[in-house]
Amino acid sequence: MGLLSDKTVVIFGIANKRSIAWGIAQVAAREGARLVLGYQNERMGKAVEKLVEDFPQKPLLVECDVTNDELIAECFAKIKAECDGVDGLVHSIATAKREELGGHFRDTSWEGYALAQQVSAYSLISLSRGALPLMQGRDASVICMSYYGAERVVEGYNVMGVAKAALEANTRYLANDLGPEGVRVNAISAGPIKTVSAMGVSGFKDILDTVAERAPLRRNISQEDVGNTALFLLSDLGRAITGQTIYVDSGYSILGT
Ligand code: 1JT
Repeated sequence: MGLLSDKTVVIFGIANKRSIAWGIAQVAAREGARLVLGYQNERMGKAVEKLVEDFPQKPLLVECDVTNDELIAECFAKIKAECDGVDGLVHSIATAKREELGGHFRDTSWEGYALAQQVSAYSLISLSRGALPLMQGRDASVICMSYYGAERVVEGYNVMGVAKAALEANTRYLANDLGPEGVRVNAISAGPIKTVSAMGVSGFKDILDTVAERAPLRRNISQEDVGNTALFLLSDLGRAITGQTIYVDSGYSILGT
């Protein structure tokens, strides 16, 4: 018996095999969850289809542009037709203009700021609202992904740091709002991970090296490390935890200078 057997988990944010959301999906599948995977567009849908090719239990794939409330409603209507409820919702979505991850924070444009907030932070609210009718009264769990730059200044993280700060605050406000409905909401603050989008950011490699050198555990973390913490939060083992940001970072965030 897996820790998620008899649970339906909806995951947003798989783009390729390096995605954090893919690490979470693999762990959830291993633990017996019925998976629903949301993808951004037709191209991503094809990629996700390929990734799950050899899963013994076929996940339900649903297209969803998370910036559009109507499409979110359509997406959960499709899920409702196939599943009797949702026990877990995973938000692993973020975007920022490449030129604003680096350089001066003061050069952040309103357009870039709004985009980062809409896709990376607000969408946690709209997806939780969309999923709520399916999650009510099931001891459901919502999780999202953050990073240390939400809490402290990490040079170059800039507009994304402010979006992650909003995401962590959204986590607390949603936890308070959805708690009476039996829904928990938590964030995982992951150490830097080699993903396709992160590797494209200049200076990212140095951040990986610094963690491996200085973090208490002297190593970087993997998608599977995040997946295992996500598993704990999604499962009944996390039943009394809500509104928290849990660090999965080899201990890096406890360091002073
Ligand atoms: C996005 C990207 C969100 C990279 C991210 C992210 N959250 C953490 N990272 C890694 C990272 C960390 C630092 C950094 C740059 C990237 C890229 C695509 C958009 C969403 O500093 C410049 C510290």
